[in-house]
Amino acid sequence: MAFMLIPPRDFFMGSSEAELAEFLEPADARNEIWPHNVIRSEGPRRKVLITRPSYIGKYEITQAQWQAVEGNNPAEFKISPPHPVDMVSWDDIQSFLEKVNKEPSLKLRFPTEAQWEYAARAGTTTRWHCGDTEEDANQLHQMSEPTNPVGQKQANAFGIHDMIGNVNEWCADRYAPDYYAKSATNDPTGPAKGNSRIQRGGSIMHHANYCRSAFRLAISPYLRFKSPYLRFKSHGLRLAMPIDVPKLNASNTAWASTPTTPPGRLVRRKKSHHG
Ligand SMILES: [Ca+2]
Repeated sequence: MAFMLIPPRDFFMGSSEAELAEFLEPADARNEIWPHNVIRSEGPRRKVLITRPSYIGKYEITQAQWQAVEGNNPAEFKISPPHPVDMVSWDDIQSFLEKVNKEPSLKLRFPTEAQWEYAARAGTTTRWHCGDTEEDANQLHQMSEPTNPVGQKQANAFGIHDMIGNVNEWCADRYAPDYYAKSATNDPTGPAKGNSRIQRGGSIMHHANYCRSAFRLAISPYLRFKSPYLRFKSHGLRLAMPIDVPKLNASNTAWASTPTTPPGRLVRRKKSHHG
């Protein structure tokens, strides 16, 4: 497994009012209740502080890695070992973590939703880390089956691949629609109660609008009836590993809050034709 070292810092988590309005309006025009509720839960946008560095998977967990740990490959898209594993439930991943963490040097776990969004944004405030338009997003994402081998699309500024699309990535947090209005600023870990768990990043099943850095999906892993959402062909994972160092605190957050210039959109200049 390859990991990228992610530094601690504060960032703006969630969607701005403008982004919410932009994506709520078409959903409301079509009278779509589901998108309305999940998009609304992307706000209010707020400042969150990640107080410790951590490692985040450079790639989604692959079928080869799942096979090596669990001895099976549950994926719908059994195409090649470097394809992301899919058809894994939140509970299946608990079993995977239990086995892989028997190695004493490992402390792998789900990323929290805040860790995930911070890693996905990689310093950007745009809708996708590569820009603000659907055209930008579609350079890194396609809404069609099957999945792609991990790492084929361009990485973000943290060197992480496939945060946009490919497979959805389970996070540690539970879901509550009003959580952002009440959440802690430092290292939020989601609401204490709730049947659903969060997935992030969208997938090959989703339009680019549902692969934005702020977009959240709430999936119940505890449905006891036979549900396509318990395991599904777009449900995968990426793992994180904490680093046990002192937290950022009041005396050193000035460093964390040093302003940065978000990479933002790449501006393509036309070739100049002199002479
Ligand atoms: Ca993904």
